[in-house]
Amino acid sequence: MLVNVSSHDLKVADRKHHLHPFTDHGNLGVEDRRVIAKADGVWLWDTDGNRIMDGMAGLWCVNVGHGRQEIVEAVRAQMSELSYYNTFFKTTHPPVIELSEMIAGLAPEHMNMVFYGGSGSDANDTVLRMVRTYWDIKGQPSKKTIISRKNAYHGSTVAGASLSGMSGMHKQGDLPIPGIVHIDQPYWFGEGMKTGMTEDEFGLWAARELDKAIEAIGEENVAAFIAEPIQGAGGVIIPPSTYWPEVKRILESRDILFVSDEVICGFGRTGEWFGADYFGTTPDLMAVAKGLTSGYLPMGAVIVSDKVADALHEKGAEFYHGYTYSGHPASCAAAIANLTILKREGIVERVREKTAPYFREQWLKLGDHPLVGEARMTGLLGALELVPDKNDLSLRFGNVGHVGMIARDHAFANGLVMRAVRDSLIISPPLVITEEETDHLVATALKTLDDALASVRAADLS
Ligand code: PXG
Repeated sequence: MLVNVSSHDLKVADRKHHLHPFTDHGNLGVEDRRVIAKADGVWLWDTDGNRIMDGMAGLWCVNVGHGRQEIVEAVRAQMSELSYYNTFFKTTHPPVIELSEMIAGLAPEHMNMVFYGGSGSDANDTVLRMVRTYWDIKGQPSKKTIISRKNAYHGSTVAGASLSGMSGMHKQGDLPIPGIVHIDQPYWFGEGMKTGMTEDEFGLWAARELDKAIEAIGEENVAAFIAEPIQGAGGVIIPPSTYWPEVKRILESRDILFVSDEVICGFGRTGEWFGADYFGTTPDLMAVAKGLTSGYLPMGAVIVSDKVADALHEKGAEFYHGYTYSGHPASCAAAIANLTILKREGIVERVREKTAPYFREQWLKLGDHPLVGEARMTGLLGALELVPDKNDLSLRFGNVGHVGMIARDHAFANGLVMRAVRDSLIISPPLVITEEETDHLVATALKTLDDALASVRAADLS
């Protein structure tokens, strides 16, 4: 263990030996990095002695907050009993059985089986293979195409990045792989406003893009539609209220599977257990990760409906798929302890009834700031769209992402982690955030906006 090493020396060693995800290393100077050494509740501490509020719950995942010794203890006890065994070859173990039963109890009525992996990305690799296998078993092997959405995020593996609708990612590694089609997203502030439609009309239009794509590809060739209930990494895109009911109507009229990617929305983020519960959709599969263990250990899973599970249960229909760490006992123990906390403390209900409404009320007030074109929030997922001219919301900053990054750096300097997506600031705090901590977060966000506005004016960026 690195002890008594100065903060600077840690950063130098990091620079020498550590390749970070999604990072332009040429632009990451030694002192640009922060070494996060400790966390508790909604707070982080770095090796330079700063206390920082974790407005992103780690990376949209630490739902029960940092430092829960109950989870640590559960993992320790599990690891001394059975630290590893696989779930291949007709074997299983107590924690994976207990967790599966627990998840089936929380998931919608018609979803009762769970397939495990180590992350949200590999959950979506499982999804891709499972939906195609489902249609093979059903004797409809032409149903292969998966419809996704532009600016979706479904992970970073080959399947995950292909399902994602991010052009920057597709440019690297010749993606997407064949058989994936991306339709427009229901992004009102970014794309809808300029069409001349009302928000409701735009929601219907974006939903009907799904129907148009199914027509164009041929229903006999479409395996599934995959979507996040609220796009997270794409910028907390909360669809117009007309969107999901219309998508639901279209899905009910078509014989294709629906995959709800619940990696961010799952386990309480919206104030319901799943985003599908919040929007009233009926998924055939749900990809989950993050909040499943609150990030205490890596784990992802696909929650499978009875309809798909019944097909997979057919004799001779072996699904040639799985990971060494599918259902890892230690991750199962972390997940069980995490879900136990979420249930026992009534955290999901508290988000729905208290935390989210209070947070939203404070957050939306930031919409009055001269730099903010729109403030939005559902559950504990929020965004602030930064604009050059509040009186003309059709205008955007020239160098997309630059002002967002300036604002994010100010937030960090002010002791608050927020994510910048293009020129918006994103928030996704631990679900256990208190009213007092919410007040502190919003006050710090306000100061950050003031600082960012001063920087924008000083550099004449508008
Ligand atoms: N689906 C969704 C909806 C996600 O948000 C994944 C799948 C992939 O999960 P894994 O566990 O493989 O990372 C995600 C992950 C960001 C950011 O910067 C977002 C994610 C991951 C990393 C960074 O917003 N989401």
